[in-house]
This record gives sequence, structure tokens and C-alpha cells, in this order.
Amino acid sequence: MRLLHTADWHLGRLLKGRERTPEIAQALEELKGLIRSERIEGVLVSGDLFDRPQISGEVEQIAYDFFLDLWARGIPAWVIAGNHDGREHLAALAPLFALAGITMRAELALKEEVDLVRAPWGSVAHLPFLSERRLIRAEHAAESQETWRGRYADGMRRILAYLAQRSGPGLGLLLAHFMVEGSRLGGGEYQFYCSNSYAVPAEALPLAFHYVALGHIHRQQQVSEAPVAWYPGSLIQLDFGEGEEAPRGALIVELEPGHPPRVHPIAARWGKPLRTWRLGAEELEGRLEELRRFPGWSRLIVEGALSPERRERMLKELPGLLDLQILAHPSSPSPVLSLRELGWEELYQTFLRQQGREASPELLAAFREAYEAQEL
Ligand SMILES: [Mn+2]
Repeated sequence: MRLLHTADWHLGRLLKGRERTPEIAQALEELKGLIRSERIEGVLVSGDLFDRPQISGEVEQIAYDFFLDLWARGIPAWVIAGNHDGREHLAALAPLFALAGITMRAELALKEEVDLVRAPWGSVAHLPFLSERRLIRAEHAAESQETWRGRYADGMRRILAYLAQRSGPGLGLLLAHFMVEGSRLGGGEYQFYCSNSYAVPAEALPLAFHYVALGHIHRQQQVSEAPVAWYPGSLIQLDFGEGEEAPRGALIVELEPGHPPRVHPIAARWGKPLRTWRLGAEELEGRLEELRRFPGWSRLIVEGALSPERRERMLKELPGLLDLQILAHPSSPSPVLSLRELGWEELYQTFLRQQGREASPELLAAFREAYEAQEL
């Protein structure tokens, strides 16, 4: 059986006010082409179809066109909600999707007949995004972050075991939207490992599953060998920090009873590249043409002095330039550099301290909540 595994479309995404949806729609067209040329028999979508709960009808239409194309070809699909998707919205659509042979699960039901969907060849377990706030009860709110992380991992371990016990006979697939501990984030010089977020240890992925189709991390990667678990990566580069060279795209998964799955990564370069340029004020003139010719979206960090007029003019004259920051004192630590050593939470804590403010657990929890709702 040949499956296509995709995730993290983020339809409706804006980057510094620019619409990325046309690039994502183009990538979905490429996926349709792959489904035809690779004789795909089923599609797994591991969450974050949309970038936010409220999206325009136009954006929604692009997702429906993709699924209608599958329906017209008689290809089934299994879909879960990610942290960005409007869960109530997807839950309301699920019965309609079912008419087209598409299973959509927006919430973990803890009901076998809902969470597990049987197929002639086995079963598909669905684990849509589950926030740590729902997993960790209010009575534990006063505990340390470290304890919370442990409670999250334990809770997820129990949920995974519950799904594993009920999967089978035949091939058991799991669709899940969460962060696996040790996943690589970003790319290029911004590559770092997730270490201080809510994450599920790879050992918690039950061996009962033949393939674990993950979503949430935008960098394509395998995170476990037993069971085989992969992130397909986002369709396009969604943020500057993700790295122009980071692998992303889709995965073709070949499943055969009694054999380990064979995964063929499609490392695509769909959408426009995003590049951060870090230039000294004095080299700006000489590099301007290169910046102008770059076909993607740019962020420019200028070290040294730049007049406000010049900055405005550059933003106006270079249509691909989305952001221009001026570092007047390049010797002082820049946020770009610090990010390589610190996670977002530590960075925010440092920022608060520099401002002479107290980093209370409540404030940090609120920051984490806002951050996790926005990122990935
Ligand atoms: Mn996500």
C-alpha cells in the first residue's frame, strides 16, 4: 500500500502582512500531481491544515478542492486537527467529509470507535493536538514547569498506550500532532533542538504501530526507528527562522504486512525561499542588486547607521523585502544570536530581567501559552 503523508499546510498564513496562501495552494497542486504519478492509495494529513481558526472562505476552498480531488479519484484520507486548526470548525465538517471517504478527527474522544478507524488492511489511530492545559489538571497549576513537563509526557504516554492496545489486527497507523523530544527545529545557522517545551519522548511511541505519521514540526525528519515515525515537514518555508535549506515537503510511505515501512522523502522546494541578510551599512550599496534579484522574501539586518528615509525607500523599492532591522551597535548581543543558545522561554525570561521586571510563573505560563498557540 502506498500512502502520502503530509502536514502543516498553514493555509491562510500571513508573513509580515503578506499572503502566503497562493504559494501553499501551488504546493497542494504539486501534491495532487504526486498522488497521480506515484499511484498513491491513501493520504495522511497530520494537522495544521489552516493557520488559524478564523479563515476566509477563499482559503477554505483551497483545502476543499484538494479533498474533492481525492474523492474524485476514490482515494481515502485520514486527517487530524493541529494546534492551529479551528477544532470546532473541523469537528462540524467531519460528517460531511466522511461522505467523501475522508476521516477527520478534531478532538481525542477516548472512545475506541471514534479514535480508531478500521480499514480492510488494519486500523488508523487518531491523536489530534491535545494541549498540555487539557492534560494537566488545574490542581497542579502551582507546580514547577519541570513537573508539568513530566506530567505532560506521562499523560501522553498513557494515551498512546491506550491507542496502541486497541489498534490492529493488520497494519496499525497512528496520526498525531505533537512535538517529539529531541526533534530538530529550524535550519541552517538557526538549527537547534527542542529541549524546553512540552514534548513526548520517542520511547513513548508504542511498537504496536507500524508507522507514526506526525505533524507539528516544520522540518522534515525521522524521529524514531521503532516504530518508524516521521515528520513530513511543512509544504513551504513559513518563517525566516526555519532555514532556507531545511528539508520539507512530503513523504511517500510504502506499507506491507510483515515488513518495516519504506519511507521515501520528497524534499521539495515549493513556495518562495525566505532569507535573512545581515549586511554592514557600508556594503549595502554593493549588494543591493543581489537583494533585488533574490526571488524570495527577505529580511535585512543592517549593522551600522541607516537613515530612516533610506530605510523607508528600501522597503518601498524592494518588493520582496519584508523587514529591515537596524543594529546600531553590532557588538551588543543581538536577539538573532541569542536565539541560538536560548529557547524562547529563557529568552523571554532574560528580556524581563533586563527590563527589571519579575519573571513570575504566571507570566511565564501566559507567555508559553501565547507562544505555543502562535508558533509551529
Ligand atoms: Mn502545529
